[in-house]
Amino acid sequence: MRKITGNNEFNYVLLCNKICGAAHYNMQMDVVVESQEDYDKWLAEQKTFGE
Ligand SMILES: [Cu+2]
Repeated sequence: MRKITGNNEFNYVLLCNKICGAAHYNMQMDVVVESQEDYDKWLAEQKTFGE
């Protein structure tokens, strides 16, 4: 989609589809499509919870 739009910043947005609570209005996140190689690199850099 970044190629189609010509926008290198383009991300899909994931929205909550249930009115689930007080923070529902703000329940969204970016969905980023990466190559397997880039994803594996990103994953290796993540810390586990409590680390
Ligand atoms: Cu919600």
